[in-house]
Amino acid sequence: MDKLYLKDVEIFANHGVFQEEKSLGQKFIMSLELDVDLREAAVTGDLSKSVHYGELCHNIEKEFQKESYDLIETAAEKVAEYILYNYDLVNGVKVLLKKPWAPIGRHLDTAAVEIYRKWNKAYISIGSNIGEKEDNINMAIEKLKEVNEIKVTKVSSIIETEPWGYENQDSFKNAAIEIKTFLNPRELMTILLNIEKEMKRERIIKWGPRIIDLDIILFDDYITSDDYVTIPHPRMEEREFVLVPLNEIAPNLIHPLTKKRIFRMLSEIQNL
Ligand code: PH2
Ligand code: MG
Ligand code: MG
Repeated sequence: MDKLYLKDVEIFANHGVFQEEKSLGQKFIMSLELDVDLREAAVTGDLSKSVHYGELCHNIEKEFQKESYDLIETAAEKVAEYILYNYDLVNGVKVLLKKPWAPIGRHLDTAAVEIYRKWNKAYISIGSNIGEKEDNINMAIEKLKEVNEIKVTKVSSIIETEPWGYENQDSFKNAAIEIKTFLNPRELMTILLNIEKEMKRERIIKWGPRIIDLDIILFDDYITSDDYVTIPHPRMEEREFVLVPLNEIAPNLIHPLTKKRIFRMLSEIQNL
């Protein structure tokens, strides 16, 4: 991936734990490394296909001075978020933030943090088999759209499916969506569980009736064995109700463990 750099930009600001830092301010030195595909701008000479670094520098300075944070961690995080939100061409950003005059009672070259943040692409399976099933699915999608750190980028149609796993229950409606987020999988999971809670989801029978169920199916190429968020979803391959809507929005997506595409997984269970 191509990079666009801004190296050692000096900005005066008021971040710090101590009162003197907040009132007097001090010098910060920031370096940015943006993941941007520079090919089109290079070939056409069109600046709108890249990031205007002068303008970026100006905007970053304004953003960095807008509020005072205790921690350079927070100040760096806010800069990364600002860039990802406001510059569509930027896929990822590294922020190195130095505080050369950190008041620690001795000489030091610099105190610094470095973070890397990027947009992650994730796929979520949605199901409901209680009440107004379609309305429930649409409400969950609306709630996801309201989360700042999430952008909903594709929505499948809603299909009716027979209950799987525990058969003595009403039929389901299912859908799948694609999102962009710079949350990590655990943070995303917590947001999904909170939406389920807000919508009064109750957990009584495993695989039993539910107002709403939001499951992370895939998250970039992540592979986790974490019990809180297991990615890829361990049962996705067996479930037509997951694969049919997913196949509509991402047929060529590749499972990072089996290396199979969605359309192939689907045809394998449909031909059983
Ligand atoms: N969810 C389950 C169990 N069974 N069956 C269908 N058809 N659709 C679902 O969303 C579903 C299910 C557990 O999450
Ligand atoms: Mg589920
Ligand atoms: Mg679930």
